[in-house]
Formats: sequence, structure tokens, C-alpha cells
Amino acid sequence: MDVRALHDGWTLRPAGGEVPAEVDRAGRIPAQVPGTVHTDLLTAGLVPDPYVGENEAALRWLHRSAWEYRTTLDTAAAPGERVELRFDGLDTVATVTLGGTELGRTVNMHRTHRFDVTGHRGGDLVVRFDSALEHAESVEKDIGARPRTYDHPYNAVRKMACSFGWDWGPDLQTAGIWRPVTVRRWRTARLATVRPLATLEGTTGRLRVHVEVERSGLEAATALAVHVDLGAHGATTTELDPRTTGAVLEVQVPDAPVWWPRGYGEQPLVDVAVRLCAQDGTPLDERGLRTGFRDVRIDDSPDEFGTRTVVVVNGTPVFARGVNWIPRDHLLTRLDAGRYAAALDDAVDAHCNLVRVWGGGLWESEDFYRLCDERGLLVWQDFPLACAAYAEEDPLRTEFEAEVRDNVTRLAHHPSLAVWSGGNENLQGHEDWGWKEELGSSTWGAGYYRDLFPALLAELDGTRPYQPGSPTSPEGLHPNDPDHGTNHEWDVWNRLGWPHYRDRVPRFCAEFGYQAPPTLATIAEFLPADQRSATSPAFLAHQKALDGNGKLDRGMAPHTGVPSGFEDWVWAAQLNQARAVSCAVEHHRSWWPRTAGSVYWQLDDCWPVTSWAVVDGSGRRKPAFHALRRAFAPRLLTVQPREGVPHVVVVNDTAQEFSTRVLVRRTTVTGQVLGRAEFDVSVPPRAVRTHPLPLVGGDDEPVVVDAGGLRAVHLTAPDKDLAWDPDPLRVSVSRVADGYAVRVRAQSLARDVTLLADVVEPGARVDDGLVTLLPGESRTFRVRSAAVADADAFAGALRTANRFGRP
Ligand code: BMA
Repeated sequence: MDVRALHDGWTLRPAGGEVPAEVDRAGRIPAQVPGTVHTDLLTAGLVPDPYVGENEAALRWLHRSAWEYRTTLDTAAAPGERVELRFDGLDTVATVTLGGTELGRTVNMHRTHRFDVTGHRGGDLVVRFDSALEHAESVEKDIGARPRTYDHPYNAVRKMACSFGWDWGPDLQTAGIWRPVTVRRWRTARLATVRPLATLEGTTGRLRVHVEVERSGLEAATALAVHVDLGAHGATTTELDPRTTGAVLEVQVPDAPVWWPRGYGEQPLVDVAVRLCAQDGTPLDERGLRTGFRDVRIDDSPDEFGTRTVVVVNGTPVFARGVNWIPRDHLLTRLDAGRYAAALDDAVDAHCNLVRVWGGGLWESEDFYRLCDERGLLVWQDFPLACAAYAEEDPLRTEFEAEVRDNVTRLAHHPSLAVWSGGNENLQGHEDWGWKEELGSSTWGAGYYRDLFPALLAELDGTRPYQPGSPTSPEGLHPNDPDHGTNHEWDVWNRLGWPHYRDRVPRFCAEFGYQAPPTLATIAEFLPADQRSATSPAFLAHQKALDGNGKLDRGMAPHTGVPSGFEDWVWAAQLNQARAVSCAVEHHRSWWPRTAGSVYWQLDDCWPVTSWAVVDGSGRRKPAFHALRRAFAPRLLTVQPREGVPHVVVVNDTAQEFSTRVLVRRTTVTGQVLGRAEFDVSVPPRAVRTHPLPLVGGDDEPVVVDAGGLRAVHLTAPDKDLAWDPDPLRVSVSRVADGYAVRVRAQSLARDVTLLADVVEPGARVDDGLVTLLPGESRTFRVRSAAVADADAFAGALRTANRFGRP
């Protein structure tokens, strides 16, 4: 097999729709492949950056435009040679023409498309993209509208749902050749599919490689041989007689290296080579991949509280410390391995062991799963269906089946891939969002979640657990029942306020989140200087949530009040988000093993926006990142109510016992110690211990709890009602190798000390935040930065909760 990328020499031009004159006049522009129309127009300077100001709206004309990509292709073939053109991804409604002959049409960006061009005379290769929106509208007209959460009929076309806008994302609707294109020349036979499934049984690793071959048909069928080679771990070979097109090869590895999620063990990966040869030994085709041996299932057995959802890896129940993942850039083709690695390292640094790939996005890139394999991040993969009813008829049904086959086969070898899930909030939407009346007798997707998807997985991948959707509960129960299965908690953000996370004890919280604006440096990137207010048109163009600012204000009002200055308002919202994150995660973890998962909505953003993300669209960590990191640390100290009484809870999610002395101090609001108590706790591995909190009185005074280097602050009164020292810190700064050491010393109780490093320099990153210090205590923040800055600059970037106290 000779494989060549076809990425050079492409041009692009408009081919329909109402295109602005300057774009029309530009004629053919250079096209980057893989790429999109949006990114090429940007590079050519023909459109403004859609991530800045109100430019998104100015690009709406692209929704109803058509485009033509063009290059030339030489298809000349030697005798006996087959030539094929393979597109790993076309976004989305495409017609492929070669030398004037139509090769085919596509309507699904989530699939790979192959065209046999053997015997073709070659020439101009043209890929025309028509408006995906207009296609979806016409499909909807043909098969009947189905309920959905947003304006456009994203549920009528197999294009990433959030392409059409979401409550954190722009409505840009890209088009283009978004994944690699290759020309493949082969003879005799090729590997059509290779589907390796690795499991662990006791101490034996078992790799079963399902192989299908395609014969060229241009010569007499001969016997073939398939080899599977695991290097030092073993190998096997099988012969395919001329009538056979498939085989399953198995290699058993005694005492196999075992892959674990991070925090539970190592992530050894095993290289596998699959080779196809002719009878005489001539190599014909090969595939190389890395896999790992582990066993994964979900314990969904009933118990006295309801129905469990516990991810069990290699027999060990795992508390899922997770984050939800949305596409890291709306302009997907700008993502590379480095950006994926940086984003997944954010998850790692936040002590996560699981990432849920949300159903409004993608079957992610190869890089994504490889990086998760290497980092020990379990992947919970939604099938890409979200917040809508989906017709079960054609043209959708055929596309779903083909897409699932493609992607399950493509991803099967990744040990990180742990759970398949039928989609996001479709079961709940059907129950709660008035769909039943709207649907009448129309299909809505139940047949996918209950029949088609499980049947395809039974055929293709019996090694991983499958959930019909998220959230889900056993049949007959409400899909979002917190006592059963998985749960999404949105009432807290929408109406209740973060202290209400504690009202329920979910079995596995797969979504909960709280908004805040991005960092100030990121705000400066998208917000014109004359629009620096939370109500300016440009700010609101980057706040997509229903009544988003209203919810932010009502959420912060009881805690910090609603500051009037823009920067104070941003900090209050960010602090409130951080408090919400701590409140929810600490609550969830304190209930282990009854609660077995806390998957925060959301890790990342796809552009600069006010959202639930802890890392903003420019990759800067919001203050809530530090809250998540502390709340997800293997050892956690927290104060939680039990039957209305505050308790110290020590969570030990490590393999070693955690024995420590707990020091409790009751202080004034400025930090004078009024009383102290001590006791010992000993927490077994992967366990939680609870002890009544001493020294709590009727007053609103802070109680500071310390144990083993961890600190928890118990405070019933809101910041705005307390007479904090408004200026509790003294700062000194020294230059260190890669930036600065910023030492802060508290003169008075300093609550949630946070250094907004990006204010000093947009590229700066600080190692910690939301630190509470008693008088006399100090903390040194490490800032990585290339800038030259002075102590005053860092002092100006320090924030505390004290700022919101009463005068
Ligand atoms: C959940 C997600 C997303 C949404 C988020 C915030 O429903 O599944 O659809 O962006 O809430 O509203």
C-alpha cells in the first residue's frame, strides 16, 4: 500500500449564496487542507476574526454559502494496481467530482469516505460544499421537524451539533475538508478494517484483532497471511484462503502489563503491528497502533439508596474525578497535538482521572485518545447526539449506523476509552422538555439508544460498558433521578444558588457547572476597550446562556453582593464560580462510595466566552481552576453538614492509609484565635472519615481546620456581611529562573487570596490560588512569565474575598 497525503495545491472559491463583493472579487484563494472555509478566509484577510467583538454576527452570510475546493489528481495506475481516494472527514454536505465525473456525495462529517478511482483518467478534483444548514432544513421538511434546544435544525444533519451555536459557543457553521485526504495505491489485497480489542482476565492480557480484507479483484485471488505482532509480548499468524475475507487473531499475554487510570497505577502501552502479506510473503498492507490491557465495567447494581453507577477498572471501584470536554476550538482544524496535550494537561493538573467527551461535539481526534491513554485519563465517550430528538428514519439512520461502525472501529484499541454513552440529555429532554406532545407518534431516537447502538456495540465492541445516554436511570425511572444512575445537576446554576448542591446526594453527577467570565487578559482580547462592561453588546455576544448575566448576578448577590465596577464584578463572578466548584465537588467526594462520580461541566472553551469552563478559550486558567484542583486532590479536607451539624470530612483517594492530626481554630474575622481543638483521624485507602466539627458556636465566626497540609474554612456568614480587613496582605517579589516568586504575608485573615497573573502579563501562569491565610502566615506563588514586572504590578493583580466585606 502506497499512501500519499493530498494536501498541497488546493484552492477555494465561492460557489453560491450571497457572498460579499470583496470575497467574490478575490477569486480563487489558497486553501489549507485539512482546513475550513472560515480559516482560509481569515488567512486571506477577507473576513474579520469571528472571536473578536461582534464579528460572529457579521459572518452569518457564511451559513448559506457554497464553496468549491479544487486541486488536480493523477490517478494513473500500473497494471493490477487499485487507486483510491480517501477523505477522513468532509464537513459536511459535499459533492466530489474528478475530471468532470461525480464520484459521490456526502452528508456526514463524522465519517470517513473512500472513492475507488482505479481506471479513472484523473484531472481536476473538485469538492463542492453546500450549506449544511440548508441541507438540514430540507431534510427536516422531508421527514418532519423534531424538538431541539437551539434555533437551527442541527438534529437533521450529521454535523457537530455545536457547529450551529450553543449556550457557550458561536454559530459559525464551518465547511471544508477538515481531516486528512490521502491517495492510496494497492494491489492484491488491503486491510479494510482492523479492530483490536484488548482485555485483561486475571493477570492475562488478551488481544483479539478483528481483521477484514478487501481483495483487488484485478488478479486471481490468492491465499493471504495476516500477522499480529506484539514484540516481546507475543505474535500470531493466520492464513486466509482465497474465499475468506475476515479473521480474528488472538494473542494471550500472561502476566500482562496492566493499564490503570491515573492515581491507581501505571499506564504501560503495548505496540501492535498488524501486517497483511501475499502467499509468497510480499507485504501488502500494515497498521501500527498502541493498546493497553485493562478490564472496565460499570457496577450498576441496586442498593439501599437506589442504583449505583461506579466505574470499575481491573476490579477496583474508581471515584470518577472528571471534567466534561467540548471541542477545544470551534474552528476545529486549528487544533493540533500540542493544543490537545495542553488542554488534557489542564485536566491532569486538576487531578482528574476521567474526561467525558460530550455528545454535542465530536468523536475526537486520534491525538486526543492517544494523549488520554498516555496520561491515564479514562474517556467517557458520548455518541454525538445532544439535547434533541433524532429521527430514526433515513437519511439519518443509515448515516448513524455507518458513523458508529467507522468510529467504534477507529477507536477500539484505546485503553483510555472506558464507557460508551448514547448521547447527551436526549432521554431527559424527552421526559422533561415537552417533546412528547410535539412528537406525537414520530420517532425521537429511542430506537438508537435502546436497539441500534447496543446492537452495533454487541457486534463490534463487547469489551466496554454502554449507557443509553447521560443522564440515565434504569428503565421505568426518570432518567435524571439522582438516586439512580447518572445525574445532571442544573437547577443549582439556573435558580437555586451553589449552597444547594448539598441538597441532593447523586450517585454519579455527570454534569454540574457554574459560570464566570474568562480571565481579564482573555476579555481584553475579545472586548473592544470602549465596551468594557458586562452589558455592552460585545460582552453579551460572548455570553450565550439564557439570562446568563442575570443568573451570575443573582448567584453572587447573597455572597459578595453585586459590585458595580466591571473588574470587581468579574472577580466576584469568578470567586463565586470557584466557591460553587468547591461546594459541589467536596460534597460529592464526601459521600463516596454512595456518590461515585463528579464530572464538572466544563473543562475548556471553544472561543473566548463567559461560560462554565475552568480554563478559558485562550487556554488561561480561571480562578475556579484552582478550586477544582484543590477539591480533586487525592486527599481532601472539607467541612460538610451531616443531619444539620457541621462535620470534618477527610477523603483519602490514595492507596495508602492517611493518618493525621486535625487542628481546629475558631477565629475572629480578622484572624484572632478564640478557641482551638485537636483530634486524630486515620483514613484507610480509598475511604472517607467523618468527625463532628468542634468549636462551632452560634456566631458567624470563621472556623479554620488544618490537617496534613490541607486546610478547610467553615463560615456560615456571607463575605458581604463580615467586617474583613480590606487590605490584609503585604507583598514581596523576587525574580526566579522562569518568572517570579510572589510572597504574600497576611496581616489579618485573608480569604481566597488569588493572584490574577494574566493581569501582569497575558502569558503568565500562577501555580495556585484561592488560598486562605491566618495573620502571620505567608504563601509564595510561583509565576511562570517572560515579562519584566515589578512588585507593584503583582500587588495590583492580587485579589481576596475580603474586598467584598462590609465597611
Ligand atoms: C448541559 C450540557 C450542554 C450545555 C450545558 C450548559 O445541558 O449538556 O448542553 O451547554 O448544560 O447549559
